[in-house]
Amino acid sequence: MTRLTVLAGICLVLCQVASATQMVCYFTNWSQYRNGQGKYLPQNVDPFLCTTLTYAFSIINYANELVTFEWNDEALYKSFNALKTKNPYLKTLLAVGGWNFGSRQFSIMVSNATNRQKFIQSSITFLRTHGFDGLDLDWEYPGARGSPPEDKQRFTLLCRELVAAYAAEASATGNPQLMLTAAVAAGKGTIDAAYEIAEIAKELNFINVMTYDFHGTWDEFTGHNSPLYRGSHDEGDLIYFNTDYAMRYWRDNGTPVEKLRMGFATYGRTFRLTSSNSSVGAPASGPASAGPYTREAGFWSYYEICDFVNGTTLQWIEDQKVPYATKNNEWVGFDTRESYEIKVRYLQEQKFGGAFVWALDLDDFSGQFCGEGSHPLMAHLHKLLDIELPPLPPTTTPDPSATAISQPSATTTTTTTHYPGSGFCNGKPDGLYPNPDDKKSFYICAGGITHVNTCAAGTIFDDSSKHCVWP
Ligand SMILES: *[C@@H]1O[C@H](CO)[C@@H](O)[C@H](O)[C@H]1NC(C)=O
Ligand SMILES: *[C@@H]1O[C@H](CO)[C@@H](O)[C@H](O)[C@H]1NC(C)=O
Ligand SMILES: CC(=O)N[C@H]1CO[C@H](CO)[C@@H](O)[C@@H]1O
Repeated sequence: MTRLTVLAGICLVLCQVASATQMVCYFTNWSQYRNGQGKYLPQNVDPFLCTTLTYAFSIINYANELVTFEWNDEALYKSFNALKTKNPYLKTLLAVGGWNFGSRQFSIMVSNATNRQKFIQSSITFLRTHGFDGLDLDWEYPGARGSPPEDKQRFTLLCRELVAAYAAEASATGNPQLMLTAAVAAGKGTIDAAYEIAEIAKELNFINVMTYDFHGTWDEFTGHNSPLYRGSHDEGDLIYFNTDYAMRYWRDNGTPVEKLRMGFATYGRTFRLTSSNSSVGAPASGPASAGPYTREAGFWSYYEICDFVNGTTLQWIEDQKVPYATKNNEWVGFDTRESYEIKVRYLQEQKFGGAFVWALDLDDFSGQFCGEGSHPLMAHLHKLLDIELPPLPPTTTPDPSATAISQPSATTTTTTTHYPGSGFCNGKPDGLYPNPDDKKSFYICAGGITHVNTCAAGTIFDDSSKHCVWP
């Protein structure tokens, strides 16, 4: 308990600074069923890769309670949340819903105050029992896909009541308040049907805009999964189907930029060409063959794409700033470290609060497929996002009444330059330091007090990135 309090205190000092840019990463409960090299478990998660990890998905049962989905979710939650003992700055969220879960049970749950309270109270017990820091609402979508139009207002009500209940629980127990976040649509039509943007933006700690799945096998012509900009040939409603439009739409309709998280995909969407034309917008019919690991037609993980593109030339969509590749009538639009670089530059120019990634298990996490090291896309994203991080400044003693859910602020008070304490951290500014005697551990200095932390197995502390990395 004391240890946890100390770590929470350090987090108040450092996390606020370190989280000027956030990187939220989704873990999926079904990646455990993949074959061989594709199998992915919480043990595979590098606890230093992301600032927040979100477990997808839990569901809502017929009694309107938040519950597990997989037979072994509880065991997975345990190893997932145990990652926080390795990285004290890490936050974990539990996502509820998802595309396959759909709208029906959400609609029933929000339909009256009794059902909502049942859900809300069950979520508090459930999140606390399993050690999550908050809830991520992944309702796809309120007021759409069979959900009635009034669900748009009811979703706002749900957010409001959740935050009120989480605040009440926090003040009653003294625990840091549970966070509330959401993954939301990026297509203008769905956004208009589903959200009272400015209202929910007041309640949510941050909003993940799902800026991918803009084009896929459901279209009759090739198009990119996650273009940054509008294509020069886009007309009609297609002009809305890009990352730039979606992010600006969420901002311009009342979401503070620091609450916006831009979506980065570690997968691509595939097509089967019906002519010799293989450009963007070429006629297509159905998906390419399913990937040997992900086994879902129309969808390839980045590591499966690496195999496909070996021996082909990448094509660059100049107006949309993303690549595609084509071979034997198969076509895939995906992201690379190059497209991530351009997207991060955009994100930083727009001052959005961070990125989120769908998903951990779709990157070449083991590094065995692409020859680009482990987690090539996400490690690169991490590095790019850190570029703008200020050096850890000296800070005043944290205000114990401040809660861990307060949004990271870009400006940090740097009034005191007095570092008390003894041992390694005596006289040192707050921050992370390499241990000169052991590469596998590092020092955390907070208020002059020395804490030692050990890196995840196989990793060593890297002073320039202030993270444990693979050697
Ligand atoms: C291929 O399709 C695109 C999009 O419809 C079109 O602009 C282009 O002219 C076509 N190219 C050829 C060689 O037919
Ligand atoms: C590309 O293919 C060649 C020949 O099959 C193989 O030797 C090489 O290892 C592959 N490269 C990658 C990065 O997979
Ligand atoms: C194996 C599998 O697909 N697992 C499930 C993970 O959780 C979601 C809840 O949205 C289910 O729909 C998936 O089927």
